[in-house]
Order: sequence, then structure tokens, then C-alpha cells
Amino acid sequence: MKIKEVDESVVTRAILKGSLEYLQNLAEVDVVVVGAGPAGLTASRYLAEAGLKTLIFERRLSFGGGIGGGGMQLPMIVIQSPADEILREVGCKLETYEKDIYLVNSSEMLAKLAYSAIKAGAHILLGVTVDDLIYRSTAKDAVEIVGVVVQWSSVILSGLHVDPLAFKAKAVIDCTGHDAEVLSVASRKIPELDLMLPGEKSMWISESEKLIVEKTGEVCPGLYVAGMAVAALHQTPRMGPIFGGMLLSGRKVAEIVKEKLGY
Ligand code: 48F
Repeated sequence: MKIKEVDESVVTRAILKGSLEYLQNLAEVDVVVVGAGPAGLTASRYLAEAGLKTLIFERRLSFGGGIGGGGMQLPMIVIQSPADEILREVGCKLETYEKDIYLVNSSEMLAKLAYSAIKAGAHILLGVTVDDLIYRSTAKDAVEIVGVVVQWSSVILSGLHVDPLAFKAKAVIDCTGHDAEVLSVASRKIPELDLMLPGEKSMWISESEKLIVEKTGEVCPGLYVAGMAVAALHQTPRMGPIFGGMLLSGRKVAEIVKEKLGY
């Protein structure tokens, strides 16, 4: 077998041409999802399947958020019904532990949620941090979110002063987990929203899972919340390593955004 010789300049040109064309096409999308954890990946799959141009920004260079860490880094995590439907749709193997409670391998769940979101047409940019929002005033004290401001995570870590770029979207979904980073920016920098972020309460699994799904939804025009960020906003309890609520919250926010955008 003869391996093709490749000049260094060809590699550079190919990367620049492909990446710039790809990124230009994403400067304005239907939905920006912030965070590629269980809630963000699930929401993105349903949105992309419905035909919405969906772009996920993930701060790390990997998918999955809290899935990989599971419960104290043990490989099996727990899902309760009816979230098993969502994992069956993406072809995850589930082992029944007891009625309506299932075990799933965290690596398999992480890989299959990400694969199915990408297969549905969602775009994922890794190593990019959302650190601000784009907003418009619609009337006195009324605000609409119309996109996000992003920076390479490596630039943020370096502490260098580099101006960011902005990506427009009809809907922005905060799926950043426990710290609710997008809502946190909104509460600090857009006072018109009068947004308080009290943070989550201590653990109570059943109550938490129920409330996370119930309170998933629109925060203000153009801005939505799903997953653990809901707990930070509504001060609901944490739930530890059970992931059904995250998947159901992702599916619910996708339904809400689809309806809002007429899909
Ligand atoms: O933390 P994460 O998994 O959030 P989630 O989808 O699920 C929570 C569970 O994993 C678990 C739990 C319940 O089972 O308690 O913690 O709500 O995923 C959030 C993702 O968002 C990324 C972060 O790296 C992670 O992969 N992220 C956080 N802030 C930003 C961000 C940001 N500012 N910009 C881009 N990505």
C-alpha cells in the first residue's frame, strides 16, 4: 500500500477552506444550544430532526457533560421511565433493574446521544465557550435574545484579551448544567430581565426529576432553559446520577421551541 504524499500547505489550505465555509454557514441559525450534556444533546436531536438548523456550542473538547462521570465514575447509570423511550430511539441497550428503572452504560449513552444528534443534522462546535448574549430591546423594559457571543475556550483559559464573535439564532437554549452559565450572564448583564438565579437545593431525587421537567421552558423571548440549569433558576433540588429528567427536559424544550418557531 502506497500512502499518498501530502504537502503541509495542502493540509493547511484544506482545513482553512473547509472550516471557514462551514462556519460562515452557521453565523445565523434557528437554534443555538449551549452545552452538549444529556439535555443539550437530546434537545438538539429532536430540533434537528424537525428540520431546524441547530448549532451546539460545547466548552470542552468532548461530548456528554456529566454523563461520563456517572455516579462517582462508575460505568452504569440509572434511567427511569418514561425516559427509556428516548434511549431506545437512539439504540441504547437498557437493562431492567426493577420495574420502570433501567441501567445503561454511560459511554454508550454518551456516544449514541451525540451520534444521533449529529446524524439528525445538528452541528457541534467543540472547545467553544458561550460567554455572552446578543439582545434587542423590543419595548420599554422588554428584551429579546437574538444570539450568543462566543470565544475559543483556550483563549478564555489563557486570559488573553481577544474579542469574541457572535452567532445569531431565533432561540438560545441554556443546557449548561449546574451553573446555568447563560442565565447567569443574562441575570448580570441584562437588568431589564430582572432574572434571579438562586441556585439549586440539596438532593431529593423524585422531587427534582419531576420539577426539572415541569419547569423546563421559556425564560424570556428567545431564551429557553433545560436540564440542570432549570434547578439553578427555580431553586429545585439536585438529583445526582439519575438521568431520566435530563433527557425528558431536553425533549420538552425541543417541543416548546419547535412550536414557538412554527415547526
Ligand atoms: O453538566 P451537563 O451534563 O448538564 P445537563 O445536560 O445534565 C446534568 C447531568 O449531567 C448531571 C445531573 C443529573 O443527572 O446532575 O450533572 O443539564 O452538561 C452541560 C455541558 O455544558 C457545557 C459543559 O462543558 C457541559 O458539557 N458548558 C457549560 N458552560 C458552557 C458550556 C458555556 N458557557 N459554553 C459552552 N458550553
